[in-house]
This record gives sequence, structure tokens and C-alpha cells, in this order.
Amino acid sequence: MTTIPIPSHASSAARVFPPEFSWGAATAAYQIEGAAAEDGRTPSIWDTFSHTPGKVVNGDTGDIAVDHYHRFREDVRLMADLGLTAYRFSIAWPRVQPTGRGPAVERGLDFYRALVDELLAHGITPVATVYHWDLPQELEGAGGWPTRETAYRFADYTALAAEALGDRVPTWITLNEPWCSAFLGYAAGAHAPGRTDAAAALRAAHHLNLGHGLAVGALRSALPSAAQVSVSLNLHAVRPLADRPEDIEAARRIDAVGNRIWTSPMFKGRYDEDLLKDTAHLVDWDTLVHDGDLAEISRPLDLLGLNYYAPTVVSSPANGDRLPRDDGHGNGSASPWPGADDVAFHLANDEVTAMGWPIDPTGLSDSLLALHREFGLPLLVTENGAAFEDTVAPDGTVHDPERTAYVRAHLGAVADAIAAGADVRGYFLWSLLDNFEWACGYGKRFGIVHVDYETQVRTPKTSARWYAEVIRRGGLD
Ligand code: IFM
Repeated sequence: MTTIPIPSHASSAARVFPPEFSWGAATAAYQIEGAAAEDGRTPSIWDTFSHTPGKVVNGDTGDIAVDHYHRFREDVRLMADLGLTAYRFSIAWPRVQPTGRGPAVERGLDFYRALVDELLAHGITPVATVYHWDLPQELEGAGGWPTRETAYRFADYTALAAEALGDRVPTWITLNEPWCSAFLGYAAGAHAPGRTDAAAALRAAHHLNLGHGLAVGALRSALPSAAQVSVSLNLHAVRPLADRPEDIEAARRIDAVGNRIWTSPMFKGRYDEDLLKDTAHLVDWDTLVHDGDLAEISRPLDLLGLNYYAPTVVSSPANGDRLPRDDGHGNGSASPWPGADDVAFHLANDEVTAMGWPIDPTGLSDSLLALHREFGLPLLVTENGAAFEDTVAPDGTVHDPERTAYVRAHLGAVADAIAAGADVRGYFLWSLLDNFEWACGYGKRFGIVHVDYETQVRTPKTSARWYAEVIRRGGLD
């Protein structure tokens, strides 16, 4: 096992992170739990999608995943060994409320009660995400997110989760990356439920926003007043390819349907005029958005969660198209950008991860500072990390210097943003464990802990040991 020397003095980068900064890692239920048919759980859209031939690389599914459902105590011990101070997990809707309606299944909730108790017993603060993409299949059968009713069902489920766990989970996140749910799921068809209907995707976006707002209300009613409520958005750090009016216009369109479709209703209580115009040929927003919806969606939050992996460089179609339209997220057959589907995408640089995503931490500091200036909320980096082609050495170790370099550079970007005034309260590395990477299956490894999928043996990679030292030191060297 590699140990990293600890410097005898704290540098300025180390001092930048406040003492109460949360040093975390993140996961999501369908990606790690397995036990897909146990204790009353029924299929989600991801069970259906992954079992549909051709949808996921290699035909991989989350049936077993990394068996966290049975091994969570071992996994919490691993977290404690690394010194994590916080852990972000998601609650599986089909485990808690299998049909998406009606009372909770206690056995499903018991799993999360036990997980949270185990975390607390090890001094790790739990952060719960209520929805990380596993819509009960029965609700998709009734129309899914393009249907208004789903937003109300989501609020009911959120109330059940909060009533069961609210006494022990201090921080709650309503939705994870609604952009992916709406646009990879319903426009590109790259993610579950695999639909390719741009108009349905825009309706899904509004109902995800509405579901978020209703869930914030449900959380506020059920949780103690000190609880913190947030959302995790994968906002695109959009940059025009060149300082040309047509590329700047392309960036505006992607910013509208990629970012402001979430942040404007959530933080300003409106949909922006340019977004409404860009998409007017697809949906009638006047019918879609009911009176009172925007007030519901813009309920105040305590924190804003940012998931960041890479910047997004765009140009007008005339200035080239170097990337597939699904942006590396899977095998979508249509564009995930309703109203902006002719925009061309480019690599920010040629240094890429195994996902083909360019490595550029400046997008993280830029995004944190922009959010701080625009919305003034305390921020969390609720996901950041990288997939690389890890190999297990003959002695069983997994040496992943690229991942360490990636995380070091991105933590540096967080430190830069803090030094420039952003109130960043925590960093959650994606991911704790190698896991089911959605349409890419198990081929892409994001974990700082290697998982042998045959034996389920966990081996901390050298990046995990390095991260443990960062945490111990309270910052970078
Ligand atoms: O694995 C995903 C996660 O579920 C959501 N954010 C991006 C990660 C890497 O693709």
C-alpha cells in the first residue's frame, strides 16, 4: 500500500478549506445496491431499460451491481478508514414505494435506516438524494415525467422518505441531475426510459422542476428546522468555441436549455424568454406551466449542489462538429438538446478521461464563482471525479495516478473558488466504489475503491489513499 508523505507545514491551499468543510464521496442506489428484487423492490425504469437488449454496453444490468445492499457495513467501514466526513447516497424509490403510490414498504426503509445508523456510528454525516433516476416502472407506464401527475407522486414519496429518516439525515437533495432525467431519458433515448421525443423531454423538464418544488415543501414539513435542503444540478460550463457572434449564440442556446431551464425557475421563479422562444415550436409553455407552479418551484433552498466533470465547448453548426450529439453519455439515437439540436460540440482539449470527457478544472472554479455571484447560496460540489482504465497489479494493488491528478486539480479549482469568495461547504468525490455506469455498464470505472465484479472484493486504489491524506490534512499539499 502506498503512503503519501505529509508535509510538515500547512500550505495556503490547505488553509483555504474551512475546518468544517465536508470531505465526502457519492454513490447512487441503482449503481451500487443490487438486490433488485429483494424485500419488496419492484422494477424501475433502469431495470427495464438495462434488460432491454442493446441499451447498455455488454447487456450489463444493476441486478447485482456491487451488492452494497448486503455489504453496506463493509462499505461504511471503508469510508471510515478513508476518513470521509460525509457520504452522499440515494434512496431507491422502487424500494420504498414500489408502485410509486401508496404507503411505504418498511423493509425498504429499514435498509436506509440501518445504513444511516451505521454511518452515524462511524462519525460520517449522511447526505440523502431522494431521486437519482430510478423512477418506478409503473409510473413510467402511467406516462412518466412528461406527465404532471408524476411530480405529485414524487412529492408523496419524498414525504415518506423524510418522515422515516428525517430524524437522522441532516442534508437532503431532491433531484440528481434533472437534465439527464429529462433530456438523456426522453429526448436522446440514451438513458432510461429510452424515449426520443423532444416535446416530451421539455414537459419532463417542467415536471421535474415542479416535483423538486413540491418535494422541497414536503421536506420542510417533515424535517426538523435545522435540516438543509438542496438539489444537485449538472450545470454545463458552456464556452463558445471562438469569440464569434454565431458561436456565442450557440453557447446562449445551450446555456438556456442546459442550465437556465433549471436555475431560472428554481432561483428566479421564471422560465427565461429566450428558452421559451427557442422551444416554442415544441411545447406550449402557457398550457404546460400552471398558475402557482413557479412559486412552488422557487421555494428557497439552503444549499446548491453542483456536479461537475468537464466544460462544454460549442459552436454554430457551420463551425464544425467534433463530437457525437449524445456528448459521451451513451448510445442515444437523437439529440438531448431540444431547440438547440443543431449546435456543434467540441473537445475543450485533447486530454480526456476514459469517458472521452476533457480534463479542465477551470470549468469547476468558473462555475462555482458564477453560481456564487448569481445566486449567493452556499455551495456543495455534490459530484466530481473521473473514469480511467484501471488495472490490478500482480500484487493486487490498483495504482491510478491519473485519477489522483484529476481530483487534485479539481480540488485546487475548489480552493481557487473559495479563495475568490465562493462559499463552498463540501466536496463529494464520484465515486466511492466502481459501479454500474448507466448506459456504459461496468466498463467505465469511476471509483476510488476498485471492485472485482466476480468476487465483490473491494480494494482502495492509490487515489483513495491519497484522498484520505488530503482529508486528514484538511486540504491539499
Ligand atoms: O455515474 C454518474 C452519476 O450517476 C451521475 N453523474 C455523473 C456520473 C458519471 O457519469
